[in-house]
Amino acid sequence: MTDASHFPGSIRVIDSHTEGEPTRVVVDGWPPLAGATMQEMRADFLARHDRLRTAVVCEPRGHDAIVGALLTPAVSADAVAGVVFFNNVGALGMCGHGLIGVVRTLAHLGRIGTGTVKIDTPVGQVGAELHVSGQVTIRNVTSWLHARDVRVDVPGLGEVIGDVAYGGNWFFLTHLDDVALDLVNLLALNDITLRIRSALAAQGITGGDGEEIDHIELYGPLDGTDLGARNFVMCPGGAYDRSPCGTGTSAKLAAMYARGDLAVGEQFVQQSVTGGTFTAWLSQDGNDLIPHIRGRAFITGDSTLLFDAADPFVGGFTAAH
Ligand code: PYC
Repeated sequence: MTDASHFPGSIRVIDSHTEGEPTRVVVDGWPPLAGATMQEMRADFLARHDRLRTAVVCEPRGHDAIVGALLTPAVSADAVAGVVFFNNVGALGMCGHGLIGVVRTLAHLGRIGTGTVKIDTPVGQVGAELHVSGQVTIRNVTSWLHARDVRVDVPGLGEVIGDVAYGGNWFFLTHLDDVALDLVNLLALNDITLRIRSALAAQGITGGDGEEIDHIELYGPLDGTDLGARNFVMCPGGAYDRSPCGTGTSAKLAAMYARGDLAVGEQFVQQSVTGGTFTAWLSQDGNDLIPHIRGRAFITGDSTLLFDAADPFVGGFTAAH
């Protein structure tokens, strides 16, 4: 049982960043999750391990931009591991930059070498290839455009038109003239994307099965390429993605394909507001579109987190909700 008064003695984490966005992989010390499927394990994670979630990724041990990745036993025979991704406000379905960090972490631990692996997630099995160069290419879950040219009335902004698409998480993808996708504009970008997200929720605009659209992606042109874009992605906990966002890039590819702007196999360059870059393309499996994302991750730490029961902040804290 994990609650405010029952923390493990210690937890070992490996920190990395993928094109600037941090991932903290929990490799040891977390109590086993109950469940026979990844969805059941994710549900158990949310039901019983919330204080440990905030203790591991939020301040004072972490910060709002960190995505956690809890390694679990694989649920399918051909996978090397399972993973539940989490952040400052809950759990994610998939996480593209996080998966690249997980693969580099498994290699750092000597658990995998170069070549391909399969990994189970709550939204399905994904694949990854660790290249000799150290780059990682992930094979994401099936992605699709759910609704095109959706209109939302955003207080302070007026009508905003965008696409709702799925890439392992739900995204609203939009381009706004006159909004520079540049870090000097960070406060405005945060404000605009948070307003859009609130307006979508207030106006009942959702993903499939009424699922919340919890990621907002602004995109604009990328200098020097026609098949590329620069983006700013607001994540569910109010932190922006420092990387180009793997699931967001997947959603964008699916939306472009549906619009006839990208063919299967064509390479697309996605650059984040920090300058980090993914190269991405689609393959097809029957009628399903499968995004592939290539990027780099670097190990930044191998640490033991400690939990002192006398510490009033032992469970971590965040202003996000
Ligand atoms: O890379 O998919 C991603 C991601 C989601 C949230 C943060 N990064």
